[in-house]
Amino acid sequence: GFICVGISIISCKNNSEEKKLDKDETNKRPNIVFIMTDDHAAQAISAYGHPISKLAPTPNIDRIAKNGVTFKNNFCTNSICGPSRAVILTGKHSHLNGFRMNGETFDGSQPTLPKYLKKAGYQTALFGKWHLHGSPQGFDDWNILVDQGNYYNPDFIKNKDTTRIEGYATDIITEMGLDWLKNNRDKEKPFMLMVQHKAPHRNWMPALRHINKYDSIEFPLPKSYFSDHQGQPAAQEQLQTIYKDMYEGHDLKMTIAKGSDSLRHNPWKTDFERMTKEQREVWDKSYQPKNDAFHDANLSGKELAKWKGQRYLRDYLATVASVDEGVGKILDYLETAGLAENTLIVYTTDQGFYLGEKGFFDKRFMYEESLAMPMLMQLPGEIEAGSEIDALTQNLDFAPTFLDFANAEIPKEMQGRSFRPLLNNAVSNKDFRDAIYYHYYDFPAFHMVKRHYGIRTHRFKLIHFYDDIDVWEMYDLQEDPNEVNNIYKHPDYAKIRKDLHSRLDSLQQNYGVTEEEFATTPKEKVNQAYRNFA
Ligand code: SGN
Ligand code: CA
Repeated sequence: GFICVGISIISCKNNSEEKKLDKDETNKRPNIVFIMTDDHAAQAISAYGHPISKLAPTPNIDRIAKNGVTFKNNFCTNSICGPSRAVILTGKHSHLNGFRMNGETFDGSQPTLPKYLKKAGYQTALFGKWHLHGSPQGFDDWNILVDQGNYYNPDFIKNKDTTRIEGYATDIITEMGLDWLKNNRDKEKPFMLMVQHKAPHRNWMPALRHINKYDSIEFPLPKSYFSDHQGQPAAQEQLQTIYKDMYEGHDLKMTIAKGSDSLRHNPWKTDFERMTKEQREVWDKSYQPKNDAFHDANLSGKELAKWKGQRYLRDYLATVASVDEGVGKILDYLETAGLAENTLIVYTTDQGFYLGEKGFFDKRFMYEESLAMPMLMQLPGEIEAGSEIDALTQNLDFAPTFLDFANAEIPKEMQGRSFRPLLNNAVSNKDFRDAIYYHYYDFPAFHMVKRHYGIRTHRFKLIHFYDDIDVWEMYDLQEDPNEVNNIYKHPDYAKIRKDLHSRLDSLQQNYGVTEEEFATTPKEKVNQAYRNFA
């Protein structure tokens, strides 16, 4: 095969061993390697071309874009971890798959992508972050992080046993995926392997080898870093502003005084105490001088806020560096083993994320940064190398897409649509879908982002914040890509507003959203939550 050029004879030998199905048979049922991170902003993937990512490139993730397709308008339906994962597994909106908020438990008995693939003769495996509580169903092999997982020496659950594995989460999860590919799968069957990282989720602890990686780089903080959220009352009441809400100890790794290694409030010590003595020494050796320099600088006000933004971005992007290396290792293996030719390789994340836009970290809002979900796929012969798709696509479409590529039947009750016709030009970007539906529920909760739902078309967005507030927002994304001007009441847009309202109504009707979905929280409970999280 073409991949043997320049590669050792040993790997070419492995290559011929792996190919047992005859070529026509395999081509009809490509393997699927689905790599999903947690909270990876498109702004931090160089294939998406954002200025931040140019200073912290992701060359390996970009290989998938070069060999395949970049989805430029891919969005989640509900910007939060568990719910996004539930949508991916079921191909149904949150109100139908039943997992609306992180605290809920996924009903694992319902039909899911891995179960359908198994029926179609696939072998299925999952390693890393699960976060749907309960054991994964529909997987032949799995090994999952406990809950959110830890960066250092994380605990994993396999069957009913919990084991602490020494090392760095991203590397461990990559190795689990590779080990399964090399040693544990049934080489007679097509497979779907899901490699699901914790990184770059909070509290952004880089691997020891990357701990100083971006120290000398000044990342551009967005223009909106000090936004006061005019016309956006829900944004005014969130608790996810970098310089107000990040824990100085746990998140920003700031110390109480020069020379001290004690972390500031809130230290949330467990993540650091899990480290071995050796790990901790390397860690402290890196952070101590940086923290001492910070104390010498004696910053306050906006300068302090900017310093926090830099520390956040440096740590966040350094955790991405290990993800990128891991992706490279998996791609290398698939290439040298001769599997890349017939494997749909996917890179995505559970939702978008803020890297200081609007002053924010975290996600949840229907604004662009957290609504957008990076999505890259490659499959030689089916997907044109270096192509881009502008259609309005969603995580809702992933399950139908993968089943379609597997030449399995797409169940009628799935609400998404396969990307395949977009990739072979059977459907144009414009005709794929004219609007997407979004609905966020997790309130009152961490970060206090109020419940809202809305519609986004190619050009406009209409949002209704409805829990402990009643506010409509509307944006013209062409004129105002940063969503600064809420034009909901602007007379020039009256006709468009009316049209968006009626399209939103029909989306809700078509997707089966009932009155129950608009429940609100008693005021006392909301007030209590604001007190708890403040
Ligand atoms: C944790 C984080 C939050 C984050 C949620 C949800 N805090 O609670 O910042 O929004 O997870 O994230 S932490 O200090 O405990 O890390 S999600 O990706 O699982 O949805
Ligand atoms: Ca997440």
